[in-house]
Amino acid sequence: MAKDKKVQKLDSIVPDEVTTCETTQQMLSKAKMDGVETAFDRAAAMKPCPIGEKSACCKNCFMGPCRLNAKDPYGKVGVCGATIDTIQSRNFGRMVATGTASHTDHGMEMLKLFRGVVDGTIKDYGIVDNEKLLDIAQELGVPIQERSHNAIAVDVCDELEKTYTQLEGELPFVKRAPAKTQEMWRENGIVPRGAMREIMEMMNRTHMGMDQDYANIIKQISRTALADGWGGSMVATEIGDMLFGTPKPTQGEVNMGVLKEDQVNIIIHGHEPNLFESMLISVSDPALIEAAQAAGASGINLVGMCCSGLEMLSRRGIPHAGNFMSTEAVLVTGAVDAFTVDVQCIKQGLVNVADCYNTPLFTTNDRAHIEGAHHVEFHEDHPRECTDVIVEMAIKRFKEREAPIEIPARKDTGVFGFSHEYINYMLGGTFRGSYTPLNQNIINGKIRGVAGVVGCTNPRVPQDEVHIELVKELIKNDVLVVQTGCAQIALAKAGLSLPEAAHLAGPGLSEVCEAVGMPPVLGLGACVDNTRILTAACNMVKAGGLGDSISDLPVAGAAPEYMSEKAIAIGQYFVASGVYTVFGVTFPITEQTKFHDLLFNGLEEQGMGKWGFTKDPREMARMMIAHIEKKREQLGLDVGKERVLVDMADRRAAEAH
Ligand code: NFS
Repeated sequence: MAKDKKVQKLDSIVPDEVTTCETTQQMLSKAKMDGVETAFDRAAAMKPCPIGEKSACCKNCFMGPCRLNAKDPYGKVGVCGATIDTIQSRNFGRMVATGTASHTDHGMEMLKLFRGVVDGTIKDYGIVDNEKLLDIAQELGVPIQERSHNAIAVDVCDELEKTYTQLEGELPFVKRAPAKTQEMWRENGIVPRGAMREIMEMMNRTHMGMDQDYANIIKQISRTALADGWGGSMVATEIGDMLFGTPKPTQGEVNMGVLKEDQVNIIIHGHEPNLFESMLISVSDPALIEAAQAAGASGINLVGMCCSGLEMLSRRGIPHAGNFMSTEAVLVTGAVDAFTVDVQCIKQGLVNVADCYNTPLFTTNDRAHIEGAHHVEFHEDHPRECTDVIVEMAIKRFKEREAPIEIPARKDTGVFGFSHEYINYMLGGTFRGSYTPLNQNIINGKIRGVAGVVGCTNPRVPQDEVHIELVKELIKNDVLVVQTGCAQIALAKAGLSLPEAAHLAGPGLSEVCEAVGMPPVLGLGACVDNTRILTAACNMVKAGGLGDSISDLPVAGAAPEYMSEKAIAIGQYFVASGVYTVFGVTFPITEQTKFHDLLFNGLEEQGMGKWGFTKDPREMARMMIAHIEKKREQLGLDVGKERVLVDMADRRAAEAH
């Protein structure tokens, strides 16, 4: 029950209307009764600014802010004379720079950890996937013969550092892309240098009085985004695999029912796997387990949320309590004894909700303090000084639990952890690991193409609904779906991450899924693991028969419920890599402007992919399938079969199942 001082009258939202997640609905109803506010309430109360929403506002200097009218985009210009295309492209560039900075700074932390492991200053972590180390060394041109793993790792570390610091020349992983894609980037002048340089230049170019031609600004936007996708994010994924293991399919439980009333529940929410890995060791410590038992608990229950939760779900099958829009709701259970966060996607509103239920909220990273939270800083060279303290505080909170606890009963299972390496193995077999079987199934039309459905949840649309409807349409039309980020949890809760979900797929895809024993929806990990999708696309081009560049492939991407600038950066690096990418919710650029036309049409003419936008999941599926069929036609594959849309009867049958 909420503390009196926090109780307020909340009647603005109807839980069933703002989320399709049953457990979140249950907790929102409880929050209402307890007088506790969440982001769903705040979203209902906060009307988005229509000018800001469409990036028609410039506050890059102090002669303004200048507000242009999105309904009459060329009716006026800013005080300096900036047109709507300049203003929008600068704003878009800054979103991409911020999103890229988030991913690359995270990747840089992973590199720092890797460096410490290699030079021996960090002893609590080690390299666990030496095979991956050698593969990456080979790929980066690091000599291997008769050298120790450590000596190789030192050189790999130096090479990967260029991802951030290289002043001139191409990023190390640029060479992973198909030759024709690289050529297209060079022709357009968008091959990224070090991410720090690209982000810095993006910020400089968008200062007042700098780059004022949207057609030129877009080049730096693409180059910055590519420094994320083929740079910072890719490095984060590869180092994560070397240090913590390359994921293999693992069954895991999701949803709030993973909390246990008789145990000390500790949630980790954020993005950096090092904190979570250390917490895993702390909660396995016999002394701490004994302390939990002495406090009356039957054990310690470690649970993830959002992206760090997804990394642990993929690698270790650690239970996952929910995605971005469930992070406040889970606290309403009253069952969380410690809510621990590191970086990114942490709502400030968590402090108030945690306080209402006497749950200690711990921040652990110096980059991300929150006023009113307890800060216990995490250091990789002595990680347990942080995680042990948090476990002890969680045990104390368990002992002092007062308020009644309500844990929703529902939990779902799914299979996660489909790294691009495993897809290779799964489809090709142990001795002939290859993407050829996937390509063959695409060529023969059993699988029409591959769609990446990724990203967040957003209170501006009913939680999970757009993801689920979109994915059902795609698989029904024999499109294999790969997923990263919070999107995965939406589909897992709907039962689509299990091999048994093959019956919801069209005849071709379900035949392949049944033969291989895989779900029609493959979870690949956290948002930085979108780079696994890029690498899988490279492997598809390499395996042959589907063209010479990423833009030739019958693939499409979507972020139907996105909410962050990181998602915009991801969208732009997919587009610049050659992928048609459709966003939902809202698109932050005014229609009927030259910049909008460049994003939605012009980039494709330059050999890249293009942006698309719709809020409607069925329309989104239609757009993506039409693109996939267009690519099949250009490749000379069998010409379009009839598309089957999921109708009400199908939906009822699926729900009844
Ligand atoms: Ni991605 Fe991960 Fe989730 Fe969105 Fe946030 S947790 S990095 S940004 S909300 S998918």
